[in-house]
Amino acid sequence: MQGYKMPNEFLWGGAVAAHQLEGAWNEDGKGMSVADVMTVGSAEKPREITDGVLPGKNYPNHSAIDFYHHYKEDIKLFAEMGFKAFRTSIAWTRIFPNGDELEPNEKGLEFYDKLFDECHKYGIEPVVTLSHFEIPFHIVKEYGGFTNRKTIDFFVRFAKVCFDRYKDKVKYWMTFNEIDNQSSFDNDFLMATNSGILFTPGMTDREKEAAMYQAAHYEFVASALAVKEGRKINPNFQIGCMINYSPVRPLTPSSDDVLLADKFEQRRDFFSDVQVNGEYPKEVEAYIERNGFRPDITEEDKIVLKEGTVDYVGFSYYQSTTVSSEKVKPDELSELSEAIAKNPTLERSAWGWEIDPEGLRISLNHLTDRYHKPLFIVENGLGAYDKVEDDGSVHDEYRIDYLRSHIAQMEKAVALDGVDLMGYLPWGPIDLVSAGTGQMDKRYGFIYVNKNDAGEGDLSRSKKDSFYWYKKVIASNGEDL
Ligand code: BGP
Repeated sequence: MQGYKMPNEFLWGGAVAAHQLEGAWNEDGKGMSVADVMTVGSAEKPREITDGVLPGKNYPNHSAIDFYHHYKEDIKLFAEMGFKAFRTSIAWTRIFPNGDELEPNEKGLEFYDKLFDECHKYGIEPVVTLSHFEIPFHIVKEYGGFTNRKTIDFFVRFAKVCFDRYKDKVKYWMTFNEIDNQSSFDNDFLMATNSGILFTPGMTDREKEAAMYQAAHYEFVASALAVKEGRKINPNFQIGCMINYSPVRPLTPSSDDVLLADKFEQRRDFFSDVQVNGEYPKEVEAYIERNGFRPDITEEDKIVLKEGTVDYVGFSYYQSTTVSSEKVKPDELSELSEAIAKNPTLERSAWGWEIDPEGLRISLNHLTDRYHKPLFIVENGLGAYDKVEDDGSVHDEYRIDYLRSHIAQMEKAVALDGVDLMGYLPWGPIDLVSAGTGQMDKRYGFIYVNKNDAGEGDLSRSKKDSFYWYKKVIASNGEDL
């Protein structure tokens, strides 16, 4: 398929998160993160967050794909595909094992020195997320995660150490991965992984929502302070926010559905609104007030938010969202999940994720209009079961189809709609542990890793058909799809 050529400096590559591929969960002084107490789930059964590491449970992130010891081999394969950029996160617990120490763990810092050097050896630009679902478990247990103002200081200390150490090796940063996931405050798993909050049994949804607005506010302040510190350390840094963007469609043209879609979007866009504009949007401010949530927001915080706005908007795109006012009217919207309806026009992945390539073009246009900032697609992809043939090959046409159709829409947004896009980093260029289910067999990679849900396999890496396809896409700068 013929695509449009992207600008010369366009960053083609891939994206991962430390806890989903590194393994080595307790090596070289690393502490326990929230990801280390997440068990295996499936498409039907949610992952559990256990109280510490318990015997007899399967914790897939502990060994993952052992990238910690395979990174040289893996980066070499990324280089072979022609990657210009590689997004990963720094595991907070490698640097501050408990999160509240004053001095960092040198061994942890050394690992990322080696990793970033390896990237640069091949001309690959590292793109780094500071917090990607791996908050130290000690902070979760002892401080209540981001419901506690003290956690701001812990995060900022961690951010400063990373900025300082890697100031000449990393230019592109993001503070919190998918910070807007918290809008699903009724989802205990997402709240634990995103904000480090463990809800106590019996808490009402209202209490959960109040806790979410508090935690989100402290994360905004932590992010803004980090941005300010980063700029002092290296004025050339590009520091972005990162949201899980999903354009919202009304199920029908009724006014209720359309207004509900608007409200839904405002409640989610709130997170990037604050990080880009440095202030709370009117709708959410009114909503918080009307519900009497009263988060602790000081005058000083408001100044910090204004001073620490981001340089670009990073986002993941997997699917669009369709809403219906059948169960919930626009003015009653609080739990977002209540509004979600199935879109009858879209096909779904094996995990029920709706496939909507045009939604990506819509997202790029929407975010451009709303923020007037450069955008960066830092996740996109299809989780699928792969079949390995007798000769070791994997014919993943379905993955190629998904990516091709999404890239085609992305290219239209750049070439026809004037969107300023920094790059495209599809999720999981190498198979890794799924964040949502803990499965290995929910695969996104161009590179197959021989390990299954039961943890069996020799971890050998091999190229899928999509590997050769993506290599061609990058070599032609997007023209040959
Ligand atoms: C995003 C996360 C990633 C990643 C991806 C795919 O929400 O930022 O960490 O895992 O989704 O989700 P899953 O792994 O559940 O398929």
